[in-house]
Amino acid sequence: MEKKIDTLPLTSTHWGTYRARVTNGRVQELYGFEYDNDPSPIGSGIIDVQDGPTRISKPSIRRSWLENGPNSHNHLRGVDPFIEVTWSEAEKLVANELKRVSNIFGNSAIFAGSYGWSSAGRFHHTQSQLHRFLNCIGGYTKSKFTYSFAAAETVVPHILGSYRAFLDTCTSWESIRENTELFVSFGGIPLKNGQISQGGTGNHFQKKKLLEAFKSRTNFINISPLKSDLIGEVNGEWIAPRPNTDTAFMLGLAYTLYELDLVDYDFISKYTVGFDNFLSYLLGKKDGIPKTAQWASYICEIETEIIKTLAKKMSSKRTMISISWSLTRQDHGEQPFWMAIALSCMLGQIGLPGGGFGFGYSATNFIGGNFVIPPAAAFPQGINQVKDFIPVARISDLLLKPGTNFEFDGQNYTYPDTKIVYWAGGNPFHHHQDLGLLMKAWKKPDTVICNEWCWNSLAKRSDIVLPCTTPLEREDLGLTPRDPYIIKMSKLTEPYQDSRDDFDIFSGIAKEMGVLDNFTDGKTKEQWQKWIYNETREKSLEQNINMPSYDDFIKKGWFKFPNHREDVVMLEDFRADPINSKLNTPSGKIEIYSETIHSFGYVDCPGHPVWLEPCEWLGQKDKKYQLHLISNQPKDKLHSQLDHGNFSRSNKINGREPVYINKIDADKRNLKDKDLVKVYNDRGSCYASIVIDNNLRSGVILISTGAWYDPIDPSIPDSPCKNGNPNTLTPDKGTSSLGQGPIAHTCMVEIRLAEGEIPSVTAYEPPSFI
Ligand SMILES: Nc1nc2c(c(=O)[nH]1)N[C@H]1C(S)=C(S)[C@@H](COP(=O)(O)OP(=O)(O)OC[C@H]3O[C@@H](n4cnc5c(=O)[nH]c(N)nc54)[C@H](O)[C@@H]3O)O[C@H]1N2
Ligand SMILES: Nc1nc2c(c(=O)[nH]1)N[C@H]1C(S)=C(S)[C@@H](COP(=O)(O)OP(=O)(O)OC[C@H]3O[C@@H](n4cnc5c(=O)[nH]c(N)nc54)[C@H](O)[C@@H]3O)O[C@H]1N2
Ligand SMILES: [Mo]
Repeated sequence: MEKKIDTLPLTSTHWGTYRARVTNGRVQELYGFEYDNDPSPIGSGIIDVQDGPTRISKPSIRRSWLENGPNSHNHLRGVDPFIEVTWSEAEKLVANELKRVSNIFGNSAIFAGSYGWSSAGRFHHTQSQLHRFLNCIGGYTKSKFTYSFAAAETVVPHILGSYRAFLDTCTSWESIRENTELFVSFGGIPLKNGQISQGGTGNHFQKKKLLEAFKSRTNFINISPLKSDLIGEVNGEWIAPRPNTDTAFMLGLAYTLYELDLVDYDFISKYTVGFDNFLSYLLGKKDGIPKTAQWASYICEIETEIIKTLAKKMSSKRTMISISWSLTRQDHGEQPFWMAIALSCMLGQIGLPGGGFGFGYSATNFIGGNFVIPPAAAFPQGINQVKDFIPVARISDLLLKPGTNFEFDGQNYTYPDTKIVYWAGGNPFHHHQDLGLLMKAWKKPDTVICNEWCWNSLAKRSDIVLPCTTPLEREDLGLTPRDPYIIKMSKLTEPYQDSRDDFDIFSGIAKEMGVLDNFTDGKTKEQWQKWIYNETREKSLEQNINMPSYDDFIKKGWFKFPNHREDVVMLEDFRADPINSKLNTPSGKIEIYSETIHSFGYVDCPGHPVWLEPCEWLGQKDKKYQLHLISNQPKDKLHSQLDHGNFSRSNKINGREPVYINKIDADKRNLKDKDLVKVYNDRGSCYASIVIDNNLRSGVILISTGAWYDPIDPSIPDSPCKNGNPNTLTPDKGTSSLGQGPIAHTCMVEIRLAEGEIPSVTAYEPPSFI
């Protein structure tokens, strides 16, 4: 008899918790966890690719590298065939190369920022594994902050004293439901994103919470180029300014509040510093340009009356301003966050139930949760002796410009000279902007090593490819501070062919290098998992939370942290007592003007929020390309993960990535549904299939990220991508000297019918072998 679903073994992913039916050594089906309100269909994407030709079966070495040694024919990365070797040969090759580079050039020549999401599972967290291993041999050059919101991670601590602390304590949906009358969301609340929670989630609550708020009292406003960034069921108003003009829009709102005497000066004087300095900019005393609603209207292409009406509404109602993370991933991405906080200060509702601002409701599931944050222990990474780093998105600059200087958050640093790139658990050929430039940069290092489970665009462009397991093939703990559920992840199937857990891969290399005991600390994988659990359990006791013993937890398979008894209200304590609960800023208050940032002297990020023209946008004079490309997060996968699976591929059109376009823009170019088109600009191009969709602002097109990079000629850096990867088009530039964040959402392109025969997609085929 078939087992009941709720007795099947559990697994956890960034897109949710599932129970798995396993027969004949394969996972046949994944069922949403019985406590999940809204399980994600993304999970099914792994079923058909858990084994088979896209899996990496053995350690594989690029031919020229193996035959001629490091730094040989680097331009053939992605072209050369691979040669399979045994694990002991691979371990020796990696160990010798690490020793060579460390001895001659020092460990700063090993770049292992290795940004990326890898898989859920606290112990097998790939970056922790890689970093701990490299710290055992003297360290590595790291990367700082995330692609998600690097600009906010840099600027918000200057304004509020921390970013992460407030990200994790956004006002809970319960407080919104009971109090918020107007929910103004810049970048919307696209539920496609709420499928994801970093480290996993037991229950997708976003949709339910959104509907509850709507039914209770909340009016939603979606300020975004895409109508679909808010679900139709909540009947929201759609305002679609030109992309990247949100700061101007908010300045127009701020000016209106001032003009109509709707500013809460009590709040301003009690809780903030520097308003007067900002006000003189707002009123045009600094640059002769008052930032009126009409001024904003001209920049945003939104009627003045809409801006003025919204400002009045915001001040007369309990208002929550939600600011999407996407607003940081654009040129001058520091500004919209700073300006949203300044605008909230003017409204004076920060710290009140359902009022103030929040950082991206539904960028992921966890924002707006009201659970006690689990004090989740982690696999210790050790101490990195190397001080060099890059701001996360400066990878091409690092490789292309060793020895040159860069600015970051008020200081000047130097890029080290990189000889080895070691990537595990991320994919720069997915996440980085201007892939043509990255292709050029990729020729520079002597050696590229990666741990991967599938032959994706990174594995194909590496010299040494070490095959790792997927979470289906190993035991782990689903544990994260961003979700109340702790999940016992079961080993469901045996590792595919010769693949190994990252821990075992690094143990093998560590042994070869004489640091095995340092790396493992004498513990097995099971012992480490138990250690992480018990550390977390001990810390939980301090909060009077009784987690079950490890053995009881393993028996039951999961544990849930309780909810807070009261709703979470961001900055409530600060509002109640700004002296004893002062912020960690120089003034202890919210810094609408920051003397610190001003003192850096950055023209691209002065001492208070300002409107700065992006490097490319619809309002640019004499612009060469007419369409603004939005490359948002994909609805059917996480980044590039499982793009090769059935679920993602079922959403392709004629086998290519869809590009969404408004009918007006399509008609102008004579384009019809399903046409194969070339999307292009000076940086590169890709092919995609047309979907006509009037839920896009005209002048804007959309290609979601995630399609595996697949250039027609992999030996040419700007060869068109057959598979529709938008990062062939996006610019590689920092948000500003302050944050140096990525700016994927700032990108102008043109589009036309594809000419001639376009070669078919080969992204999902393994490379050739000798
Ligand atoms: N144009 C554009 N580009 C963007 C964005 C955008 O909005 N627009 N968004 C950016 C953002 S916010 C982000 S976070 C990044 C995401 O970029 P990444 O996090 O780099 O993207 P992923 O596809 O999640 O890469 C994770 C990789 O880890 C591998 N992996 C999974 N499990 C394991 C494991 O157990 N061991 C090992 N060794 N590997 C494993 C997967 O196969 C996959 O290749 O992309 C950024 N890029
Ligand atoms: N399904 C799925 N969910 C995900 C991910 C995934 O890969 N797949 N990735 C996760 C990760 S790593 C992250 S960081 C978060 C990111 O969360 P977000 O940053 O919120 O994600 P995006 O989808 O890039 O952007 C949300 C919306 O912002 C709008 N937008 C873009 N530019 C502008 C602008 O200039 N102004 C305004 N007002 N709106 C704009 C776009 O229409 C877009 O749909 O998503 C997470 N959730
Ligand atoms: Mo992200």
